[in-house]
Amino acid sequence: MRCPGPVCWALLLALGLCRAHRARPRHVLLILADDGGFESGAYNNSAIATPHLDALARRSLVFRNAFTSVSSCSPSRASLLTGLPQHQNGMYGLHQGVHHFSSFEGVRSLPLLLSRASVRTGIIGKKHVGPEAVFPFDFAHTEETDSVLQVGRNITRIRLLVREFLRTGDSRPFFLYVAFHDPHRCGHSQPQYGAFCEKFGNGESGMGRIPDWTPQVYDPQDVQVPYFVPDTPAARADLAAQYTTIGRMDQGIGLVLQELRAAGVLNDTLVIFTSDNGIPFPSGRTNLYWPGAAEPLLVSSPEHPSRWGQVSEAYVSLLDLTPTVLDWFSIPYPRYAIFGSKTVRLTGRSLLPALDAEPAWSTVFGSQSHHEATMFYPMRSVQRGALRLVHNLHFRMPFPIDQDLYVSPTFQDLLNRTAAGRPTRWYKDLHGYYYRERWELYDLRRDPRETQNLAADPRYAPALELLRAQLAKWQWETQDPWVCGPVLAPLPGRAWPASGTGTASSTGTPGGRSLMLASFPPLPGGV
Ligand SMILES: *[C@@H]1O[C@H](CO)[C@@H](O)[C@H](O)[C@H]1NC(C)=O
Ligand SMILES: *[C@@H]1O[C@H](CO)[C@@H](O)[C@H](O)[C@H]1NC(C)=O
Ligand SMILES: *[C@@H]1O[C@H](CO)[C@@H](O)[C@H](O)[C@H]1NC(C)=O
Ligand SMILES: *[C@@H]1O[C@H](CO)[C@@H](O)[C@H](O)[C@H]1NC(C)=O
Ligand SMILES: [Ca+2]
Repeated sequence: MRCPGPVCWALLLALGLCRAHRARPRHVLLILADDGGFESGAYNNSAIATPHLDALARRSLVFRNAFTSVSSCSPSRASLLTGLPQHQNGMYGLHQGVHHFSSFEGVRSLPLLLSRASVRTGIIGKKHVGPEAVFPFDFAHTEETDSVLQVGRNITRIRLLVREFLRTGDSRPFFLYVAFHDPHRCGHSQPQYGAFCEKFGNGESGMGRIPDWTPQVYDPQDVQVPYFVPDTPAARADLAAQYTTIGRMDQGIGLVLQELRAAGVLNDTLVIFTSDNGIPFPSGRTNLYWPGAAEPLLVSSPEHPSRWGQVSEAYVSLLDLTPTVLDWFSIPYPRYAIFGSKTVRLTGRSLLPALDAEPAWSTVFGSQSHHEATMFYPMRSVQRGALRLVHNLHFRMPFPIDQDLYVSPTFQDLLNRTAAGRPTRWYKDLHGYYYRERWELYDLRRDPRETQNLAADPRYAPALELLRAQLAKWQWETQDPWVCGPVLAPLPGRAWPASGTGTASSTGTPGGRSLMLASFPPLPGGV
């Protein structure tokens, strides 16, 4: 290369100095909880012991206002790993079995971009996205190759796999994605291990043993019941079981970090911890209310210690993680189109600047279409500061209940209590939960539980218009097909279905919903 003039030489010298300053490669460790929430010391829950997450938080910026764009496993993982919302990357619902929900072939995902830029990629745990060509990993131990219990909940096995990944002697930078299956529910798939698989590997007869795990057992009386969970013995027992599996994940996180430390790479590694969707309780997972969409998010950079242990109020999205990791590796996002000629642009941003100074970020978006293949219930949302707007596009349908929640003790108890007319000890009722208004606007400063819909309140009309416009703009930018979805013109009276019983008998989950609807009087409205 020829270099004319002193300016050029000075630039080259500066470049050389920068290189010398960072002779070792930078790495990324992304740790994901499955249906994890704020049950940790790092988020001020004092009823649970999570020493490893708490230690990580002391070396992290802790985000208080982080949100997933979609409250469902595969769509959330696909969004996180592409930086594109579900309606743009194509993973509309759970990727499994015969459902054929996959991202579009043309999507350039984070692992794809990283491997093209010579970053070694690894995944250990729950993958739950496809197709393989869009989400390739150089090193992969997932439910596609192993039992998900082993790679997602057996922390000894996870530790050994991390060691294997680090032992290759490969000098390239790496991106390692450790996707725990804890603390997901288990009653629907492996009930023999308990409601949350809290008994799996605990050493009791028939449960097997996870040598590195010291089970932490909680008394249901001692758990902190979040405001959106009924305070009942059934729900408390569920939460106690959930805490035990969070403890297993927490100990697993300690082991994973210890493997990186022992390999001498932890201090070159950006560590991110978050969860794919809200906890599996009513108003949580599958909802775009705060409990379904808000996520824990710890970002720990050895190069940015100035804000370690601080809490950020900035509004951030899991759609920001792809830009953050690309920024860390200085990899530009390519120019390309998925369909037609419209260039795909990331609407998220790198979080790295927040590690130096508190940013004024205020807005995050949400987009959900399905959870299970049968659970079509499209919603779009925008949160701007304390205001959250949810657009329920198919508000005339009952909100669908996923199988895993449906069979859970918490929900069965809620159904039983409602049917028997006993106090539910819940902050909502099932009728309101199933039948939602088209637009829901909440002001979380005054109403942190999102119980008063302000969409029809004239004092909030300007805010509603602004948020609707922002949401529509984002939908256009992200090529959302639903932006043109016809919604029935409003009819006089309340926007309820004509008859609850008739609507419910033809849909989804057996038993409970039609039982519930039958027990309510016919609805007004005359639609
Ligand atoms: C935990 O509580 C402390 C003291 O009230 C507060 O300063 C901190 O921001 C809280 N942390 C989170 C993550 O909310
Ligand atoms: C967990 O993994 C370790 C190492 O592979 C194995 O020895 C142990 O039996 C596993 N535990 C269970 C409960 O499967
Ligand atoms: C860790 O990395 C940072 C920034 O790269 C550096 O300042 C610090 O000295 C390193 N610490 C250790 C223990 O190597
Ligand atoms: C709900 O009621 C059914 C039928 O009476 C009963 O079998 C079941 O155990 C109850 N479930 C809970 C969680 O209370
Ligand atoms: Ca999940």
